[in-house]
Order: sequence, then structure tokens, then C-alpha cells
Amino acid sequence: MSETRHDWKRGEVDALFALPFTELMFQAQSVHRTHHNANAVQASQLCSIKTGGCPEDCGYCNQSAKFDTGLSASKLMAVETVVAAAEKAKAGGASRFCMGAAWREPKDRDMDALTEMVSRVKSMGLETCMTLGMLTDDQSVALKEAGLDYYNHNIDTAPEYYEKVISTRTFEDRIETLERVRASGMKVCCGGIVGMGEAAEDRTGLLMALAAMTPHPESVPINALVPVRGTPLGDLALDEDGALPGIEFARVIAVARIMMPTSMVRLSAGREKMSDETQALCYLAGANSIFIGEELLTTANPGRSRDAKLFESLGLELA
Ligand code: SAM
Ligand code: DTB
Ligand code: SF4
Repeated sequence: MSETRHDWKRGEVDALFALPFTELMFQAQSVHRTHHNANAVQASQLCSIKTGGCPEDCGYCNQSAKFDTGLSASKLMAVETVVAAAEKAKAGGASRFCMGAAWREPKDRDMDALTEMVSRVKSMGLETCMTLGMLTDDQSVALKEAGLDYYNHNIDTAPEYYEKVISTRTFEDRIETLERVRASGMKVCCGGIVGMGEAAEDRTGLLMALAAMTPHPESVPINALVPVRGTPLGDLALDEDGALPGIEFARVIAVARIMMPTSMVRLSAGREKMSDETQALCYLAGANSIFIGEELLTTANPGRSRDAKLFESLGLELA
């Protein structure tokens, strides 16, 4: 039941989504327990090293220069400021520090600062992750050589729905960067967002595209849209109450767990507005990684005390 496969058929995935909820949870738990410690959750902390002013038009994003969300843009953070944030993250229990920049792609003139951030954070005993947009071969190799463990680059949604979300780059562009990241020897963090007005078949398509990657991404973030007023998809979700119900969100986690048994599945953005009960269902469904800390990149995340209380009541521990 839990072998690693890359040839999932649409009918098989739809059939997983259509299972009675208890049956789906049972299957997901069974797969989860074959490959992972069922009560340990890995924690990453995000840091926005370059905020806002992005030239891309991702319809969900607070940081696109094309939408007026009231967010003020800033320049690339100084290395020392990033290191100080990493120290705080480590003290708060994070095992991985994930540095994000609102770029279409890094400029070559920024590479020295970026590689220094990576080597300094790595030398603190933290795993390192970056998400900077598209990469060239050379940039990918330079980051790997500096000690970058993971690169995050999400496909975001099904190939069929992609054009409804982003027009300034293609699904194929994303795949090409992911291939460069793989070729340079870094681990891949790749997932998507749900609750963007997509159809159920698009959630199937997203998971099929992720599971078709060989090997599977080591880390699969499943984000619930954080609706931001002023972004096209945020406005839509807020005005039409487009949020995915918690039970449906937990199903997405469970199907991801079954399709990608050895990957870490991250319950990512959207936890702030999620009830403790929905989060508990997601852990039951096989989520074994989260972002911790009061902030994601530009939006709120449950702070340490809410997470600590929930972990205590569920008997979960940070890995
Ligand atoms: N600019 C880079 C890029 O797009 O790859 C890196 C940063 S970007 C903010 C990283 C990811 O965050 C996006 O691919 C998207 O999946 C997720 N994200 C951004 N805004 C979000 C939102 N409002 N709700 C949920 N996920 C979001
Ligand atoms: C991912 O899949 N989710 C994170 C991380 N990768 C970079 C980002 C979530 C961003 C949520 C909106 C914000 O805070 O700006
Ligand atoms: Fe820019 Fe990334 Fe936001 Fe898209 S998701 S607008 S690329 S920061």
C-alpha cells in the first residue's frame, strides 16, 4: 500500500478523495506510520529577506508590485540581520531556516550576499532553505556549494489551472528551475496552494503533478490560501467565502501523504485561521512538518504559545 509510485492515474486519485473520511484517514495513517514517527513534527521558520515589489503577478500574493495591498517593499536584508533572525528561530525550536525573497529570479550581483547567508546559517547547525524564484544552473550550483540544503519552488496548482493564477511565467518555467535544483544536488521543497477557487479536479491535478516528479520532492508544502485584500484571489475568497472547508483540506493532506509516502508533508500557510481541530485532523492525515513563529513571510502564523498548547494536548513533539 505504501510503495513509492510516480504513475498515479487520475481515477485512482479521485477514488482516494471519494473514500469515506474515516477510511481515508486510516489509509493515510497506515502509510504515515510505515515511514515516519507518527508523533514528531519538523519545524521550519521563514524569514522574508527581501519583501514586496515583485514583478510577477501571482494572483494570491501580497508581494506582487501589480496589486495594491498596502505592503511596503524593502531591499535585501543585511547578512547580520538574517543571522540574528536565524538565532531566534533556532532558540524557538526550528530545525530549518527558510529564507524567502520576492523576486522573479535573483540577480548575479546578489549572489555573494545570498551564499554568505547560507553558509552563516548552516554553520549555526540549522538546515537551510531558500526560495528566490527562478534559478540558472550557475546560481543553483553556487547555492548548493554554499551549503543550501533545500530549495523551495512551488508549482502552486494543477497545470490546467495555472494560467488562472499566474500570467508572467509558465508552469514549464517552474519545472525547469526544479530540474536545475535537482541537478545541483539540493533537496526539493515543492507544493502548492488550495482554496484559490480551483475545482476538486485541480487539487487532484496538483497532487498528480507533484507525485509524477522523480524522485518525489523531499518536502511538500500544502498551503491554504491566506486571502489578502487587494490580490485578485484574496478578494475573491474574502467576498465569496471561498475558503476550503477544514475537512476537505485534511483530505488533501491525506491524499498527499498516501501518494508521496516518504516525503515530509508540510501543513503550511493558513494555520492562523484554522481551528485546532482542523489542524489535529491534518496531523492525523499525515502532516509532519509546519512553519513556526508569529509570521510566515508577510502574514500571521500561530505563535509559539498556541502551537505549544496544541502540541501538548495532542501529545505531539517537535522533531
Ligand atoms: N518569489 C518566490 C517564488 O514565488 O517562488 C519565493 C517566495 S513565494 C512567496 C513562495 C510561495 O509562497 C509561493 O509559491 C506560494 O505557494 C506561497 N504563497 C505566497 N502567498 C501565499 C498566500 N497568500 N497564501 C498561501 N500561500 C502563499
Ligand atoms: C510555502 O509553500 N509556503 C511558504 C514558503 N513556501 C515560502 C510561504 C507562505 C507565504 C504566505 C503568505 C505570506 O506570509 O506572505
Ligand atoms: Fe513574486 Fe513569489 Fe509573490 Fe509570485 S509568489 S508575486 S514570484 S513573491
